[in-house]
Order: sequence, then C-alpha cells, then structure tokens
Amino acid sequence: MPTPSMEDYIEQIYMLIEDKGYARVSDIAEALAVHPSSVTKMVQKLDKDEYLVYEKYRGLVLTTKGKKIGKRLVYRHELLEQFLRIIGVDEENIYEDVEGIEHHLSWNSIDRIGDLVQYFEEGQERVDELRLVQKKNEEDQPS
Ligand SMILES: [Mn+2]
Repeated sequence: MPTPSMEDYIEQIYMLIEDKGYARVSDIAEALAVHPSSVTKMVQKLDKDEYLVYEKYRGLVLTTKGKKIGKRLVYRHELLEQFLRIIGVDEENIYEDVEGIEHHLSWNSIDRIGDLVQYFEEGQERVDELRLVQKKNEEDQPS
C-alpha cells in the first residue's frame, strides 16, 4: 500500500499524464509545491516499488499497477469534492478539505460515500431538503 505522500505523487503524475501526455519532474514539483530534489527522491522510490518506470528519454511511465492506483486516487479525490459540494460545504474550502481527508478513509467508506452522492444525484428534491435543514440550522445558530 502506498503511503499518503506516495499517493499524492501517484495522483499528480496520473493527472499530468492524462492532461499533457507526460509528467516531468519540474511539473510534479510545481503541482505539489515541493522541491524538485524531493520529487526525484520519491520517483526513485515509486520506481523501486513498481508504480512507475523512470526512463532516461521518455521520462516517467506509470506501470499497470501505477495506472490502476492513479485512476482510483483521482476518482477518490473527485468523488470527495462532489460529496463536500453536495452536502453544502463552501467552495473555498473544498479542495483543501479533500486534500486533508482523502488519505485517511478506507475504500469501504469511499464506496459508501459514493452511494450517498448517487442518492443525492438521483433526486434533486433530496438536495433541496438538505438545504432546508441547513438553512434552519444556520438560522438557529446564535450569531
Ligand atoms: Mn488529492
């Protein structure tokens, strides 16, 4: 199992390759706001653990295992963003909150959150009802 930090790297590398067709050390460093030397170190570890292959001329290539996990990590991030949006979290908090929780939930919880997102998506009236509860709670809060 990859560590939270490894997960962040695999997730970013997967997205970069999806978007641009390649992932350079400098792009990864920028996306994760870390020093390029940290990226090189992690890339070596990910190579050793067979998530990717570092090829001198082609750059980084995810292995089948790396791709499979990368895809799940990107899905998990997107699902959690959807979840927070549906439950009414303010847009400005969504990205950072997902970054904070994504590594700490079991896949069991992710799947059940997936069910909940689906439940709300299948009935706008369910979302509307939730908003009414939220409105009432906010009105009841002493300011
Ligand atoms: Mn993420």
